[in-house]
Amino acid sequence: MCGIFAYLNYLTPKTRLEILELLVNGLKRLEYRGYDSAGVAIDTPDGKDMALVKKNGKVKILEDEIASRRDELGANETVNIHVGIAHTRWATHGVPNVANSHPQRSDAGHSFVVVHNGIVTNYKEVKTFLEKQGHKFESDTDTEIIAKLIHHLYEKHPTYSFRELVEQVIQQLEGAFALCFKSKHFPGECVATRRGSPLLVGIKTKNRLETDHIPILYGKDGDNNHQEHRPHGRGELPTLPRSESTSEFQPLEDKEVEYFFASDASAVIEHTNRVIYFEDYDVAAVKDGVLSIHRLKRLTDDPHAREITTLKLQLQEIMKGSYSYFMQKEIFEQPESVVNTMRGRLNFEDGTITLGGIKEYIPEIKRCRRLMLIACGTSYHSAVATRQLLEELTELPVMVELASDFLDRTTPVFRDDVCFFISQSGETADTLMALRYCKLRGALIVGITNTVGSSICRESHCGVHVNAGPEIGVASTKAYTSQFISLVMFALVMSEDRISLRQRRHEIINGLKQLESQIKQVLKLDQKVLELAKELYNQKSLLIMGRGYNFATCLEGALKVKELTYMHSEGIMAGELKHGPLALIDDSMPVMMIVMRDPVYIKCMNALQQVTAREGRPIVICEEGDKETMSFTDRALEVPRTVDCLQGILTVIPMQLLSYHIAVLRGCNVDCPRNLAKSVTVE
Ligand code: UD2
Ligand code: GLU
Ligand code: MG
Repeated sequence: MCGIFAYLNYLTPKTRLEILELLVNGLKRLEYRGYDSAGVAIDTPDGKDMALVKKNGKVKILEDEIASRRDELGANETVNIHVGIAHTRWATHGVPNVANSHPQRSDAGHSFVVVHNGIVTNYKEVKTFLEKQGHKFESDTDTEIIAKLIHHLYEKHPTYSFRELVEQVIQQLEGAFALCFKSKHFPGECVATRRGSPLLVGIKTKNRLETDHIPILYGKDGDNNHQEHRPHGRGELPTLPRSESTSEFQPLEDKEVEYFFASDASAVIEHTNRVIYFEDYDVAAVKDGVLSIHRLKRLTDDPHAREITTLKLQLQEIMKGSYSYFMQKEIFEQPESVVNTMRGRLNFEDGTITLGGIKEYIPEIKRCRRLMLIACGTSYHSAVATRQLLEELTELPVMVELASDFLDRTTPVFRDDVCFFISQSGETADTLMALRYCKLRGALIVGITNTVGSSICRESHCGVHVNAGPEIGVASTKAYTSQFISLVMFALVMSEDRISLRQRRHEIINGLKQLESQIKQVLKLDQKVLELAKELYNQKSLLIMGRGYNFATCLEGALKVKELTYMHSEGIMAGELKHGPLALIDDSMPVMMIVMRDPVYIKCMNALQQVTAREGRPIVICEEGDKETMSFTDRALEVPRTVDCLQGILTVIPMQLLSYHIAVLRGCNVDCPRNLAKSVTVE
């Protein structure tokens, strides 16, 4: 999920110091993506081994460590051909520490080292298999199995090329990854590949390249050798067909060449503007200075070549990709981040769900007398959003509490309570204080956090990492949808053995499966939302109304509008309209209403009619094609239908987009709203 940077110089002499600086600068360019630790691997001065430098924390700390070990690293010596790989890590498997940082290695002799972005979901099986073969593991990462597995395969197939070994390895892996390998046995060679995580290569030559594309070499036996084979703890690895690509391609006129593998172009642009963006399943190998791209299987619409793209963007623009702000980038990352939350946990084939972090506590949780969900801000809204489903599927009383208020009230807490603490950073001071308060009273403490190794994660008895990836924009977006899904998955786990709920569970799991594509569809509303923002941005206030499963979207939408645009906004429970808020309505008050065809549809329609009867002109968020609802308004945002309890994930996204666009139009600093900080570590 974070950053990869690798540098290969071929017949372009560089001192080791220059190489290290290049690697560290590459990592610095990727820093904006967020990370918790960093590391590099280069050859040792004698050329016989590798030196790994890894540090917890900022790249600066790694840089200082490298500086202090200059002599040992042979900084002043010049090398003609060399491969260095570097990484910034956002922990998903094992806490952030030096042992878990990347590069991960195959053995103490550094036969192979690898850097990895993403999550390998079947690493336990592979690990069990490798342990039986006598491999000793030194980290808690999923990544380490990749380094050990390639070593294992190398020993079994000593005639295989580096690229072939990597091809064998990735066929054993499930999950998402971008990978870069370096090996003592293949000096001057680098192999990189991806599936689900981004990766590109920048190419720098003295003269301009003769070619603007690199042909793709496909595996020899075509279409049938692409399916994945996985080891199962016992027994041997299946021997996979070897892909003998017929020819290597010499793309370069020049002999001298430099390659920069990176997660995004920001790390490359200062060196070259000629890049190739890899696709899933590409295996790119550099040998003798020649880059070749391989794929095991040819699909009917596969291209014959990868284009070399010329980047025209400035560095500043590239940092956020095609996005203007991190918040915008994070909103658009949601199709991906929701999948990461479910990855390795939800098995869509058999409808089973495993939340590894709380599995052992489920019997205890089932015996509790109530669930308490405690949080602040957006995280609190994720609790509001899922409360009804938790009540339905657990049949337990569910209390939803703002951490500060919960503490103010010195709320009674008992030993048979289960208390959930939800926080993106895992450091939110109020939430942490409430956690300690409940822990002291003997309750079971469950964390829902996005940050491995955070205080809430450490101090909780168990929990779930939402795995949304680093969130940099101060206003939370993708962490919210991932918290939401984590709580839904918890509710599903709690009801696993309830026969009467089978149909309901089935329908929810189906809904979760379709979220990725439905979110993509909702994001297509962007332009339409921008038009609405243009109508609204000069207003003083915006009311957002809804009820039932979509009430949380009103609260969260209003919070986004407040924090980003400094405009007044209020989320209103539609059922409360006639108890006061209706007095606000006239023909000039901006109102949004969320009206979904769920169990409270009729009631929402009543509210809509009450508002229009008082000359209100609400903007409606409704279900795709719902003509009846749309007849009450001239401005509607249509979102696809999903199961009622997940609808809030799809209705909140237009609100995220709207607050974003209003903020931009009002000239606000979207990523750092005034007076606010990303992680609120003070009470
Ligand atoms: C965990 C491991 C992963 C791998 C996987 C195997 C981590 C970060 N995750 O992923 O390495 O072994 O299992 O299936 O190492 N926790 C808290 N409080 C929180 C959040 C989490 O105590 O707020 C604990 C949780 O109880 C568990 C650990 O942290 O012991 C990891 O939680 P997770 O959600 O990452 O668990 P899982 O199974 O998805
Ligand atoms: N899953 C790997 C780890 O936890 C890689 C995380 C990343 O993408 O930085 O070490
Ligand atoms: Mg813990």
